[in-house]
Amino acid sequence: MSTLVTGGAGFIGSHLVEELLSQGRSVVVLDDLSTGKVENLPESENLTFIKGSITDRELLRNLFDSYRFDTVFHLAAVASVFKSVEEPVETHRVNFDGTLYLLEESKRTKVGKFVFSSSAAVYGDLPELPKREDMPVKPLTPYGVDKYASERYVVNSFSLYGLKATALRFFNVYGERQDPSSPYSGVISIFINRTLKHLKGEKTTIDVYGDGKQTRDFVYVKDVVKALLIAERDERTNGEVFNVGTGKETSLLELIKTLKEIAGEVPPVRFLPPREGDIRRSAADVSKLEKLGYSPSFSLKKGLERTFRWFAETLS
Ligand code: NAD
Ligand code: UD2
Repeated sequence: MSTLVTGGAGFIGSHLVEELLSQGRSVVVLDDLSTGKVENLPESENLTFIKGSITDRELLRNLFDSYRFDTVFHLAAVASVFKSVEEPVETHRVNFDGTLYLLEESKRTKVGKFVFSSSAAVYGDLPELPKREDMPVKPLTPYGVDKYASERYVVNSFSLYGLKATALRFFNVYGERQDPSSPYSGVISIFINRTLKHLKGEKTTIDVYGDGKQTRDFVYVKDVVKALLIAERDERTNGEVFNVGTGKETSLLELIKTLKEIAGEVPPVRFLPPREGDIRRSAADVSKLEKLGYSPSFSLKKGLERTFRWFAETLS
């Protein structure tokens, strides 16, 4: 039996692969390397890497015929909201059609469990906080709409076809290997990157869009991996959607303060006009997943320390 991780060469996927391998499991990664990197993956004889797209139906058919997958963790996506706005057709092919193709193959070959990575983006800018899974949704971008539609197909696969399937709505994930190179990269990776440049003597700034009082629920990637494994194992997750965050709301100003405590100093902070469409506050209610044993282990300080250390070692 093998486990399939789509998008396994990406940021979150590579942490999941690392954990699965450490448990002695056989892992197949399917990734087209559009944003992922082979270097993100550990060397292991239990790991098979296949370069290809989840939109290639023939490849999927052969793959699912060649292996018997106990679980499919589906993380492959065009993860950039910005790109989804610029290129909605191509994004939809990957983020929606690709999910449906994987569901079809999982159903056909009787995969034991299907775990899908959805996003807090499904909630949009509705004001009520913290977000509970049964609250209304209002996805505002092609990315959010495709995540929501995929999510419904995933959970309905359980009631319609008996495919054990779960969707997880990740909030703002951060950690080692997150790519800081685009202006739309996760804010933590950008701020750490700028801080390290500053410490090396480069002239740079931390750019805050708006007043810095906007909040996010920042969740460390290893806690996300824990949630993925609970979703895989616990039968009570079948046909259900779960938030994955910490339940804590942190403003950007608090984030910068914590980063300063860790790094010693940060570059000068420059306040720029708010980003169009930026959500003011975000926080997850994680009690539904907590009832199944999930408990985030990493405070922002602890997760940030580890992330900072990794970036410092890698970028030096
Ligand atoms: P990432 O870009 O690092 O990972 C996505 C991976 O999918 C990459 O390795 C990429 O090469 C691969 N991929 C893209 N298109 C593909 C295709 N057509 N076929 C095969 N592989 C393809 O992003 P990430 O942050 O690790 O995101 C992983 C998942 O989590 C995504 O589904 C994303 O939407 C979701 N998510 C992430 C966050 C976050 O905060 N990072 C928040 C909510 C949801
Ligand atoms: C997150 C997701 C996005 C989508 C969205 C849904 C990431 C990286 N992005 O966007 O994919 O799911 O949620 O709501 O997880 N900021 C700065 N300076 C910077 C960069 C960012 O001030 O250099 C601000 C930004 O304007 C925002 C906050 O930091 O207010 C967080 O930005 P982000 O891009 O990390 O994440 P978010 O929540 O906008």
